[in-house]
Amino acid sequence: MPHRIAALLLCLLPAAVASAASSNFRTASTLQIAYEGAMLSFGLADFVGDGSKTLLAGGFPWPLLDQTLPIKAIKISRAGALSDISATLIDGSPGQSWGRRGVVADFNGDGRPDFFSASHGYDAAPFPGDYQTLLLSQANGKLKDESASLLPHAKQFVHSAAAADLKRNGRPELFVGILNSRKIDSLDPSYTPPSSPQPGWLGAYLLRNDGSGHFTFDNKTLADKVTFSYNTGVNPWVGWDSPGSVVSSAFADLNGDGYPDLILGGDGDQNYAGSVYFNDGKGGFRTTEYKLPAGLFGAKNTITVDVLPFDVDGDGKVDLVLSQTANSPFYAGSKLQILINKGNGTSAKKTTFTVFENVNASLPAPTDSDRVFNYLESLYPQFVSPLEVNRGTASGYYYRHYPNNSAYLATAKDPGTAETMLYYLGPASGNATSTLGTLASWLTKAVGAGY
Ligand SMILES: [Ca+2]
Ligand SMILES: [Ca+2]
Ligand SMILES: [Ca+2]
Repeated sequence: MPHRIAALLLCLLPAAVASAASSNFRTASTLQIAYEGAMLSFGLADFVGDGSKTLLAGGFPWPLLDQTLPIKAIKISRAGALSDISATLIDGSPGQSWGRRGVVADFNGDGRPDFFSASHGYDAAPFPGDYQTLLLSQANGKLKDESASLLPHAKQFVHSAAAADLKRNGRPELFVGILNSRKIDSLDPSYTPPSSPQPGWLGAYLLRNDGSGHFTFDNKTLADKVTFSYNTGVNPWVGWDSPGSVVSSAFADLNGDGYPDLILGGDGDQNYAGSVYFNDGKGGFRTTEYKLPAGLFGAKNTITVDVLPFDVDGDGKVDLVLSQTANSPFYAGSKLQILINKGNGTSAKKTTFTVFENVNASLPAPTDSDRVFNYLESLYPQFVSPLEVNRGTASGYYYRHYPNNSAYLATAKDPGTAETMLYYLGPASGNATSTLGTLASWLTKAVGAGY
């Protein structure tokens, strides 16, 4: 009986493979445009206003050159057709030499999306910096290049940006993250961070929005170390052990008070993966720094290149996914650090006590059985859907139970041959235990597929 059921299951599986390969994705259209570089600074929204999506993108030239590339606008119709609408959508000819982070929000309050692109400029000596780009929607349906109105209008080494409605007044505002404060020639001294003794130096700042897309420079409502990346209290200056130098940034409400909080990803000379500054309820961030755990490449060796706030475990509290690489060897390797938010908001004294638990460190290495289970889940989600899983060990079986499919995968030693075998139990085997083969043979396939 088990042999017959196994044969049935194996007949079903190739059909499933064929189905997955042929019907899940198709190429809808292709578009070739002239662009000698890499696109990095993305913004996806209905910029045209017809229900389609348009991808705005900045980028950088490759091979590396100190020259600008235009912001491109690629429309993706509902049918999947692609078209380059840069010339008709964008009023002006904005370009950047290293567009790195795109941000979409309705900055001018007309109900249509606008676009901000952060750029740090040519990434080699003398690191000249770059202007930031702002495209605002107009009554004529175009996006107008309003970059010259951004304050300060100076070339800056900006690695990240984030936007959110910080005061909950319907006016999205911007955080502009600068990696390594630096002196900018002829910068108006009014932009000097409060903590810096050196006029002309500039660190991260906020751009406050009057509701019409006109921004006011503000570095007074950020913590001093965020507005200036060096501790000038010692000679020579030293970088802070947490941002400080800001490589990545994001806004999300981490403590559930409704106000977006500021999340900063740190640089490779810092002891922590980054920091959180909780919104003071007025859109300001001169609040107590909450340091995240050390990054996965270790203290003083982790660069957190991107931050994705996301409720990983579905408990309603926003968690953090941090994309990281090494400082030494420089940019070698990549890891995702998942930080689960264990907080429960604010105490009666309004003291934030959100705590992030590093789940990467607590995850055991996958067993051979886990690797095979993961592989089968990816191949046959219709039989073993990974969305809802219980796992454990019982009666010598190491198993996963899939309630959505009323099915089990399990491994156990065959007492006759002492070989570890892979078993399935569920509707596809008539709800009888079915032997799928040896774990070793499946492990070869799983490893070959990257599991
Ligand atoms: Ca707008
Ligand atoms: Ca908050
Ligand atoms: Ca969560």
